[in-house]
Amino acid sequence: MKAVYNHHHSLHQGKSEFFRGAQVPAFERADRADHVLAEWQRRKLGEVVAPKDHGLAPILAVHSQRYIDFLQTAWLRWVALDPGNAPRDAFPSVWAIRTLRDDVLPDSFAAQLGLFSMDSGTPLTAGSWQAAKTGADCALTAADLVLAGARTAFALTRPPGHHAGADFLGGYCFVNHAAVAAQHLRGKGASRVAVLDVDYHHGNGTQSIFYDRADVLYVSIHGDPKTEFPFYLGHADETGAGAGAGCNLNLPLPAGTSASRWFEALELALAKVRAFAPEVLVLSLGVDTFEGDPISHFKLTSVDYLRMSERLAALGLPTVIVFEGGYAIEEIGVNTANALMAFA
Ligand code: Q9C
Ligand code: ZN
Repeated sequence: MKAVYNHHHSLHQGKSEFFRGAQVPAFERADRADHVLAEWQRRKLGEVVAPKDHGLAPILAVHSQRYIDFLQTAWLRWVALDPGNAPRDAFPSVWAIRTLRDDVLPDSFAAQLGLFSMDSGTPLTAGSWQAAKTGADCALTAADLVLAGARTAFALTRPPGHHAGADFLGGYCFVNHAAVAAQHLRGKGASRVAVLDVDYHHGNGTQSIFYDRADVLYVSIHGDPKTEFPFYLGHADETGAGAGAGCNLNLPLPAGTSASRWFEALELALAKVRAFAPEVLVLSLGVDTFEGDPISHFKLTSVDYLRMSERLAALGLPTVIVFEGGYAIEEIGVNTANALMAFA
């Protein structure tokens, strides 16, 4: 299997995030990708290739023009507000919730950052756009490899993507790489694409992008949003809308869920994917389901990822794997490589 590695990932290095009223060191760190790459090479899982520049069109196929315009210029505008901002990451301080209008674009940078954000946990830095844009190129290049006949390709990128919606960032995500890849696969002739998301957190961005569509299935196993981020989406009664009715499956599990219960949910997820009969699978692979993850609460062990890999590979589908979350830095290489093992 080839890994398409984001050589620009370290341009995004958030210093902190807000947690319970405090600014704490960012969990989504650059060394996450370094550890995965090191383990990939140690196990000789395959060639590491560079992403090909696909331009903006495939990103604009799932994200709004005004959001991408904002992301591209956000850092310069943040520093233009006050040169003293340069050493500090940008965070929103106001949000366009429910009864407020989201169809006006205020001139204020602070107002725009709030309009295009869902949380205060996602530091926007000088290199966030370049890192996320290159991440999309990694996912697109991996999709091209699969379209050209590869059984599997792995987009090794950060920051992650599955919380980013058509017009907002959040949950450490800016550009939804899995959604960009799924839409690209559709555009290149795959008539049905399934996205299976095994990150601890519900991929609210991916779900919302494809919610009313019958051509892209979204299936996710995740911490119950009644207590876990992203809270406001990911519940079991969200099954798709309009033409997409029945093309969304959420399998929320309570915080504290054991591996055996997680694997029962995986069988339901796999059955849904099989019944959809997709031509290609996009796998949002987060390893924050690990028992040692500092911000998540499932109980998978490192060897469980080997079994996960076997069950996923048994689908027998061409698969584009996109790296998402996982914050137990010491084990992230082993856990991710284990999850890839049956594909390699
Ligand atoms: N201090 C992904 O795994 N904040 N995103 C949690 C912890 C949001 C995680 C608060 C976590 C988002 C891609
Ligand atoms: Zn996650």
